[in-house]
Amino acid sequence: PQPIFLSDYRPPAYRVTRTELTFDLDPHATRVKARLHIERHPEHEAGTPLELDGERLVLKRIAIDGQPLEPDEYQVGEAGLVVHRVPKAFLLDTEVEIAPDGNTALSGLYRSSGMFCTQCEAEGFRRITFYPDRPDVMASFSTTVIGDAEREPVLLSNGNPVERGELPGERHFVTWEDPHPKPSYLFALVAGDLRKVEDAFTTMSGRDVTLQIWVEEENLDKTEHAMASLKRAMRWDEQTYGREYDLDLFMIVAVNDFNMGAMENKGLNIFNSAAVLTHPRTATDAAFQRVEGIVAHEYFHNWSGNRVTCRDWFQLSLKEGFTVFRDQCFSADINSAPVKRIEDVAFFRTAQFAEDAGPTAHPVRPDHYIEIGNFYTLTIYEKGAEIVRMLSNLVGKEAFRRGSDLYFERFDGQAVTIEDFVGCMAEASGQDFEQFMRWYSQAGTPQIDAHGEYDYANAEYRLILRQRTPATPGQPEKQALHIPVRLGLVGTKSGRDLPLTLEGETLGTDTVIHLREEEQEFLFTEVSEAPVPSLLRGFSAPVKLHFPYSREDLAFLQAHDTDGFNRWDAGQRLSLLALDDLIAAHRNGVEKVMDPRVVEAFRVLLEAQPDDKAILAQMLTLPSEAYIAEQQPLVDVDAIHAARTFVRQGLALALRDDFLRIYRENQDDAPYAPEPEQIARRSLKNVALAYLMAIEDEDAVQLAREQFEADHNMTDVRHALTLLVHSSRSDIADPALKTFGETWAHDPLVMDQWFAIQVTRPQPDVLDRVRFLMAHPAFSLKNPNKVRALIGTFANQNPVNFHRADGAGYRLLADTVIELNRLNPEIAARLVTPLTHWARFDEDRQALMKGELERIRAEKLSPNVYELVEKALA
Ligand code: DPP
Ligand code: ZN
Repeated sequence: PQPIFLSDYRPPAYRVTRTELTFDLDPHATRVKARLHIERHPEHEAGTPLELDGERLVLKRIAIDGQPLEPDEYQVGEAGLVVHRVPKAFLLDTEVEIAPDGNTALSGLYRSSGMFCTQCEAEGFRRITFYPDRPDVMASFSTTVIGDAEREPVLLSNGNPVERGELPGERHFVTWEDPHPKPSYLFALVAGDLRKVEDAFTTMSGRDVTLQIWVEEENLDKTEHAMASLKRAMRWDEQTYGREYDLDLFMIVAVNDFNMGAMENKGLNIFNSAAVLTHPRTATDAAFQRVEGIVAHEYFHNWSGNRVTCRDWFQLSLKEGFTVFRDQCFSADINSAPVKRIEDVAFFRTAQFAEDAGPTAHPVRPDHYIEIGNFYTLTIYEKGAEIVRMLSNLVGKEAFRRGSDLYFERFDGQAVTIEDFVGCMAEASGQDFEQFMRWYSQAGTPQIDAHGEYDYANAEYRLILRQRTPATPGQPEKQALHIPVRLGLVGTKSGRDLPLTLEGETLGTDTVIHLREEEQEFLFTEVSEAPVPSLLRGFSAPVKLHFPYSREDLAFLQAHDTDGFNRWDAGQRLSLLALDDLIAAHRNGVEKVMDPRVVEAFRVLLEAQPDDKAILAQMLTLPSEAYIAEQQPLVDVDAIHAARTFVRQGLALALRDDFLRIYRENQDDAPYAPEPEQIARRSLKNVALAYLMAIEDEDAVQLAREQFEADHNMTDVRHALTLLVHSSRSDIADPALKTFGETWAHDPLVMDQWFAIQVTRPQPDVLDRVRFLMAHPAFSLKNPNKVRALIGTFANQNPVNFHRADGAGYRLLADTVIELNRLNPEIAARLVTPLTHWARFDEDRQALMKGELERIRAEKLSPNVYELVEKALA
């Protein structure tokens, strides 16, 4: 497979202005008729051949302006169709046959639990019909779906239904008309035996919109939260961005087999059932919040993605980074803003930093790819969102709104670039983003090394910042970025933020300084007492910041910083320093000793009256094993696990009574609601229970057991079951697991959790369990959720067992990747990721991991897996 380059972009030679489709559905042989209204772009000369994308299509008929083509007038290849000579403007009619049932890649038209559905982003439409399958070709669509009246009573597509009727042979049809021109990746079709829940929304200009969520009958009681989230998102986008919905109907469909979380098809969002269905008994608080975020995300795409879309797939972050930023702000507004930020950053610094440091590191706007399906990454999404957040902070709220208004107005109905977006922000604010644009073209995580000195005699604080971005594949040299650093100086005597004066300018107590050079000095004057700097408040830029904080400094910031995010981060840094010592002790075979300063910091937290329980729960949570690993030059999974376990046990022993008190104080019998106040109590209570279970005393085991048996809501049940299963008390865990598995055997989303709980067990027998579960009737390699729950969770969330010294964990993953490569390349490529990080481990493990990658490479690979494996072994 050959890479595609951004620099090779050319506008399309032919545009399609209107697309008329007719689907005659059949599981094995669906017929798709397409009538395309095509025009040559005036800049292209007559005689330019017409090239259409198409894969796995059997062409049955082709005609131009009603005239069937002779065989020598066109050519069909593996990747598409070429018609040698076409008029300036014409109608192209084609008819193809496709086989939805055999489509295990879940791209194009396929069947899931007996229903037909589509996934076209990024390049799935070419598996449906011959088409210029690129986002800069936008057409209005009319779609007629013909199905079996009994098997497919419901026939859906984009837009509004305009006609329906009966046909001979117990068939029926519905015609849909979508007036908004759209690229093919936003096309959708769903047909099956579905039920709907309906609601209504009145837009800000007073138009009535019908809202529908379509599900299988047994899931009708799991849609309430998604519907409420949708309405909140619609209102929020009106209030925050002035964006109104533009059709009379908005539909969401839940599908069991789905590669992504969800898809923003115009008027017909298709969701992985895991991203839409919730019920207090089957979904955790985290799942409720995830659903809220994803429903909002897909809805927000209606403007940031659909009305204004991407010129080409290199611009993917134009819609994804912006839309993630939008959904993050939405969730922050309706829940706890600081907690949302902490959760997002904790995830980002673990997973995106790892991506940026590995062989697949790429810029937020890549300049080449082999398979675009591999670029739906944390870098494009999450780092892209961080860049938009920086922009928003740089220009300020009002100018950002003016900039987004300008962007949506100017480019409505067009396919545009990242420059167009940033250009609107520059125009609205009068700022210059030339240097800032490097954030889009340069891969890797910038590091800032900072130090500071306080000069008592002159009451000055000198802060020196130095930035450096490490080399990444294909980018050995990096240029200095424009990095906004939000900061305060916290007085060590007063415990307060000190007024800031920089170069004679008074700046309040919290300000943003701009690091643009490789090294820059900032001299703060009139600093009346010695400060501890609080740097990168709110994680104001996606960088790694090093400052030689002492443990006393960190304990001080944890107690006094006015920035909630940095208060949390100070605690994380303090724990990391203690964990470092313990990791070293473990490796050197020295006795481990608990740092009393960590215990003290936790005691202070536990004894204060918390003003925000959700933040307290976050502050009581140690950095994850993955984040600790991210900090280590060479990852020693066993030492990390041992050190973290040691700290958890040390804290539990020293503070047992406090944890017990917190647990009891936050128990709650009120009926479940996914509301911030309740979620906060549950998370605090469950953090306390986890510490108590770290030492497995009888009281703790009893509490976990009671919490499981009380069966009050899935958050509590799953947490208690996890703690039991991960403990040494198999006498209690095994029966509980069995009960749980039997109770929920009928519910695939709960069974996913049942798998995940078992394969994260730290005990060394877990690999056998993984193999055993792969043969369980509820497991299927063809279902991406199952693969993620069982294999993905094992490989990504059970480091000690995945990285077993004998390589058995690696082998299991490679075996699965090889099998999935044939079934579903997109999922196979995602699954291979943990092996690509081989360089982070010791030599023996490196050899084993590379050996597995080579074994994969020896197979006949899909472009998806090929691209990743080649990069990993380069
Ligand atoms: N459905 C995916 C998302 O919304 C891809 N567009 O991010
Ligand atoms: Zn998206």
